[in-house]
Amino acid sequence: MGENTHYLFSVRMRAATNGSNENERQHLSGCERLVSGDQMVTVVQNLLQRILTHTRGKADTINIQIDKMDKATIHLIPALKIESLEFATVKQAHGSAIASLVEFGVSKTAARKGVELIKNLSASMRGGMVLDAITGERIDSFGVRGVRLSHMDCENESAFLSSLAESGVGGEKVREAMILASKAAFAKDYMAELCWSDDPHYVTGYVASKEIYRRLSPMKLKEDNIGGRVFFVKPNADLDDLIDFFEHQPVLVKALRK
Ligand code: PML
Repeated sequence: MGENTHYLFSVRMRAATNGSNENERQHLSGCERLVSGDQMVTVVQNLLQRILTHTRGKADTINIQIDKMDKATIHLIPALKIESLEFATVKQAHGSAIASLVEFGVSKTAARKGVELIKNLSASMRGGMVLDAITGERIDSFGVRGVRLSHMDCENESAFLSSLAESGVGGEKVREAMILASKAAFAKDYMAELCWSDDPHYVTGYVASKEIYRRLSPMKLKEDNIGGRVFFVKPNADLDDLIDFFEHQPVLVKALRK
């Protein structure tokens, strides 16, 4: 590890409570960056500060993992285009989410199932559920863990944040969700995504397609601390390939084009 310009470093940090197995252990917070060697120490400090503030003493374990990535293996991908819609009620926002998912090629049955699956979660999932976009059947076998996305960041922090601001949005949640949704959308068999946050103070969620990141508010009531993600994939999707891309392929997301 060090200053070599041929490499970037994937810095990942996760906070959790203790437990004897993964189901008992509660995920509290996680964040990650892909940075150059000379940014590594500052980024670790910033992420640690953020996790400590976010978890306010609740974490029993904080894991920091740093992996060296050859720049030649990193995919540079476009950001999704941002749209924002406001509704009077959660029911209206969910209705609009279903209509958007249908617009993106998901069947009405699968779109409704996605909304119901997140609504009926008894605890938030760290990853997402993968659903067949036509039948609505859940096709991953990751249970409460879900399928995670990792090794991703924006290409240029200040250009990316400025482009978000030009679209009228800002903040860590949008930054991270946009990077995650843009990476997911680049997977071969991906069709769409549905998500809302587990943060009890954050009621905006989104639906995404291969081109659009459509923010919808409110997707849940304030004080509700359950959220989740559903990825809709083409029938007969290659799940192993999708999971390998989600978890392992390093990706940098370009700033939004004007
Ligand atoms: C999350 O907290 O993981 C989901 C964040 C959703 C962000 C929606 C937005 O404001 O664009």
